[in-house]
Amino acid sequence: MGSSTRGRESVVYGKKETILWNGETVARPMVRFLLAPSDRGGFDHPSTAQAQPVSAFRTQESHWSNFNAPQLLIFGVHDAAVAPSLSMRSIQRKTMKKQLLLGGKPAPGFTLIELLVVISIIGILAGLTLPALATAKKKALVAKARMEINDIAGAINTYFSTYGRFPASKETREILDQDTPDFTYGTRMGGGWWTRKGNNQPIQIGAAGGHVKDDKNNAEVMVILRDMERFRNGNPTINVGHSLNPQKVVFLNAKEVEAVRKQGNEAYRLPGIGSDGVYRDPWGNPYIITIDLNYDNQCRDGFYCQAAVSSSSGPAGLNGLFQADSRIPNSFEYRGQVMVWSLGPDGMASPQQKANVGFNKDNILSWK
Ligand SMILES: [Ca+2]
Ligand SMILES: [Ca+2]
Repeated sequence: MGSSTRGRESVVYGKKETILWNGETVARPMVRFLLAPSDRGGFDHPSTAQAQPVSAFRTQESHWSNFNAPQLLIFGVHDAAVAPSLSMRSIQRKTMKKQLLLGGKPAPGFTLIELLVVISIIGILAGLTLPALATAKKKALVAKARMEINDIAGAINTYFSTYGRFPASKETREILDQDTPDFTYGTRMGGGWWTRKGNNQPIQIGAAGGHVKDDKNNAEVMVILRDMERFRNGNPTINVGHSLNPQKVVFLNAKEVEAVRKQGNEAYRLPGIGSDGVYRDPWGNPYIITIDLNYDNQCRDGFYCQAAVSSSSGPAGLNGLFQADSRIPNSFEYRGQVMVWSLGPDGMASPQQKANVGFNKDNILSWK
């Protein structure tokens, strides 16, 4: 012990006692002994050390100066007469035992600097990890949407194989004409266009022609593919009496969600099949479905038929589309019978942007 504290100033209290530090209840003055390092190694005898009142204790002793709690426990003596009677070895042993000093160094623990370094490292790691997690989650949702899109397209094709026709009501089939050869089940919701939550720009995607009043969402296709006679609120669907699915085949399995969240005229947000029958993507937006209802093995989607979106070079369009009628700019079509797509993670689509950029870049397409 003597060698481990050689040459350092230390503080030793001749008698161990526990005293509540409150500044007022200490009846007798506290005394401390400053032991000067001895040339012989160890310390000079306490009788040669200074004795100072308790008021000096806190101000002069660096080891304790940080303790200012009102109930500070102090180990020390309160009777100076006792101190000289203790041997140096006893004093040093008690000092060691209490770990007031360890080899002349402060007791081990975290310093503020070390704590800040640890916190900084944790912050940096979190900063690196969180974006990666967000990216992984986004990719997982995109993959989920793609799977659901494929399921929808597959179910429509299976329906066609079963019945020799596509799932659409008589009402829908009757609005088709030269401008609207095929039908797009788009983003119309009840009395208005669906609008992205928090954005005043309505996303209006309907059939290719001018039949706005007849635009509708995918609920019609869903009730046929799922053989639903009634919505969950009891209202009859277009398939009541199994009129459009007489074999009562469930072509599409999908998660039904109970609540349809609504804010004003917008925000049908829950993924899955809502109580309104609409099948929504992982971001709460309806899947958009175009079916070749004039049975020419080509599909004209209400959004991707537009030259501003799909034109590339001449009659060849983006993502494999082509201009079906050279006299009609907005006649880009897909060589196939079903197109299913999602607005993508951003929940947006822009008729002023090409299919591969901007709001349209993240759209998820069954034909891409
Ligand atoms: Ca067609
Ligand atoms: Ca988008």
